[in-house]
Amino acid sequence: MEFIIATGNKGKVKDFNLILNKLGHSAISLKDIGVEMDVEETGKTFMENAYLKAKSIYDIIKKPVIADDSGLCVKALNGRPGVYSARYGGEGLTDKDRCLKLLDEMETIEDREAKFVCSICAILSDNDVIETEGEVCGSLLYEMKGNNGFGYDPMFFVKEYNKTFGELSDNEKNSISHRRKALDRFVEILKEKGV
Ligand code: ITT
Repeated sequence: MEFIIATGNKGKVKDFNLILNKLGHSAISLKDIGVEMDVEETGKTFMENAYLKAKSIYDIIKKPVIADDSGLCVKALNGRPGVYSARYGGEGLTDKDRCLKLLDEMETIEDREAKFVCSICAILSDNDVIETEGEVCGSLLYEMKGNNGFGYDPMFFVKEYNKTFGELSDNEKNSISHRRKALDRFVEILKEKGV
């Protein structure tokens, strides 16, 4: 099945493309169809925001849409930046600025446990909404390593590979990521529905 990916984040589009192709589906970006997303992320949870994004695009194009709301939850910071991951540190920052700011906030904190969370909302038709979630656990380094991926990838270390997400290839990241886990479950549900 072909899905429009309701996101303005190029890194997510790349991840979605790769994962959905692997799982036997295909992805088109908003850029491909010349639509821009303008949604206020007013939800308190990842899922509420994922729904708001998917609905805003579905209402315009009336074709199957997937949106994700995701972020980094740091245990010692009581789950912050969480749903505010894209806005952490305020407006106008780059991914690198945000990583540096978080490294600074974490400088003296020994508990480095963190997880990426991804909530996916897919709207297939007016009455068919699928919601799934995925998480991947890791820890925060004291510095950034690697130039791959996006967002907080260079500071997020995973034991499976003994590397940060920023040091992994796209295929490696997308075999264990929060987005992959949420999409695996999503595709399972599609299969149960016979899609
Ligand atoms: P859209 O709303 O247009 O999809 P966004 O970047 O604003 O794009 P979110 O509101 O879901 O998306 O914010 C998620 C942020 O969490 C994202 O900007 C990254 O900083 C971080 N993040 C999410 N998934 C990530 C991943 O796989 N690797 C690194 N950082 C990630």
